[in-house]
Amino acid sequence: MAPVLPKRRRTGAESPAGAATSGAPLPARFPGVAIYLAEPRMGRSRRAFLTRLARSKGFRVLDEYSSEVTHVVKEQTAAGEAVCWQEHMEPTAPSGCAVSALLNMSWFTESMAAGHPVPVECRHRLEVAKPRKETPSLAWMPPYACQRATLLTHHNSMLSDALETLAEAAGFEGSEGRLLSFRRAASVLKALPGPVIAMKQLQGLPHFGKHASRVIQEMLEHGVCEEVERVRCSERYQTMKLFTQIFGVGVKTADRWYREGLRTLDDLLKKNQKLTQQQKAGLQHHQDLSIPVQRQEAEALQRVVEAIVVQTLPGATVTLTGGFRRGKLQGHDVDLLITHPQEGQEAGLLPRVVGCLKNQGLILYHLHQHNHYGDITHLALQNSTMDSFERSFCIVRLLQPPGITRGAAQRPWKAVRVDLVVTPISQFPFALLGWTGSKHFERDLRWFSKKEKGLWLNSHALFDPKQETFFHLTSEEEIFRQLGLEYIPPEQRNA
Ligand code: DCP
Ligand code: MG
Repeated sequence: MAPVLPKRRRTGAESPAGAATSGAPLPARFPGVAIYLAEPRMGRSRRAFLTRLARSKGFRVLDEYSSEVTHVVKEQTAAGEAVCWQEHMEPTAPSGCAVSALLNMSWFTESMAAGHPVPVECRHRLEVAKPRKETPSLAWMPPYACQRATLLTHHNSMLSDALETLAEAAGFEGSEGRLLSFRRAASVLKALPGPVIAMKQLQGLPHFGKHASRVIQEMLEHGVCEEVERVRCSERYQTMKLFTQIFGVGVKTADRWYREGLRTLDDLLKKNQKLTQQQKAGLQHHQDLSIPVQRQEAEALQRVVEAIVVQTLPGATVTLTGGFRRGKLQGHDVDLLITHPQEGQEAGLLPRVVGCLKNQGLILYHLHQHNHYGDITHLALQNSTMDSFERSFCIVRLLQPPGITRGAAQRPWKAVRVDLVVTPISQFPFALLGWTGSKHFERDLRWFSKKEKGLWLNSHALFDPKQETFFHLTSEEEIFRQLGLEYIPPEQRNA
């Protein structure tokens, strides 16, 4: 969208250092400086406020843009608008004089704080060039998580944890919109190249609405946010968290139990709550399952499953996906993706593998889900985000050598949640991409495909709904390339 540029005006002696916007201005203390605050992004009331503030400190602020203007101050926005401004300004520079500066809000706020115009530095300048390839500054960030690198460790955990608590709490109330907006803001914080220590660093960043900004402001000023603390201590949040962490329990069930007055795991057992087989297993092994799975345990489990898979079907492979593929050292479960280089060979493999695990006494619980991607076109046309692979949701007995962290009851084994997922090789890159996560990265990747490229992505395929065709792609790299995205390796997908 082209910016609405102000009409140029004849400049004259009566030129409005203090026109209608405020009351009688103080005489300008800095004659070499004339500021123009550019709308429309700034908004009229904010502009009026900033104008009054600057004038009260003796700055000259012009209501209209003219050749007298030395400093154009603008909210950091789309590069295109800034380019238009720059083109508009350049011809106005008197010969031999410097072109008036196109600045972001940081120059203005620093000058106000200093009580005089601070020298213009690089960081004050509005970004004009498309900064895609540049080192990200705190002031610029692409809007989709799949367009940026997010490492496991970052500089803003306190702040992102606070926003994620609010996201989680919104999810417990079924407020999908609020959940998403807090998650998006948290995810931006995780991708920043440095810690946020002042509110002005959030200027120009995507997904910081009023609420998220208020939380950050409170955290920066007081070290804690009252709303977040209140949520964390609340009976509702704690109970919903406890219940939804049980294997087989989602938000709806947890909410129903809460409304029925249940608060503890004991309540669930004592009140003879109707439970599914899965929930019973989840409760029975709850203590073990709430201890995080360590990376070495996940790798040990992968080896156990791999040995059985290869013995059952030579050439088949087992890939550790989920958080561990993103470099996490701990996780709540182990996600294993099984395939075979020859399409169709994988059929019938999973029940045999689970059978072997059972014979070895390693299965504590399992639920088999048949694949229902028989008609993949139908699946793509539904634009489904749920995947339909043949899958086994298991609780497995992980044998532990003496000396290693024991299960909750000091037994030589520990119950661990394992998902075994089988994919035909033609869908493997999509399954791998879909199962590596993080959940927010996946969500943004699908959203980006749809909104920006008009393509539907899920864990089975990439589909062009206009042409009604599938893309034949054989690696994650090819999927990113097809979507016009730079490749983001798994360890940078911790959005
Ligand atoms: N996933 C999916 N469909 C499902 C379940 C999961 O596409 N029915 C995806 C979402 C996640 C990834 O698989 O990105 C792994 O799911 P997890 O819930 O195991 O998430 P993580 O492995 O990232 O977290 P954790 O370390 O807690 O296990
Ligand atoms: Mg996982």
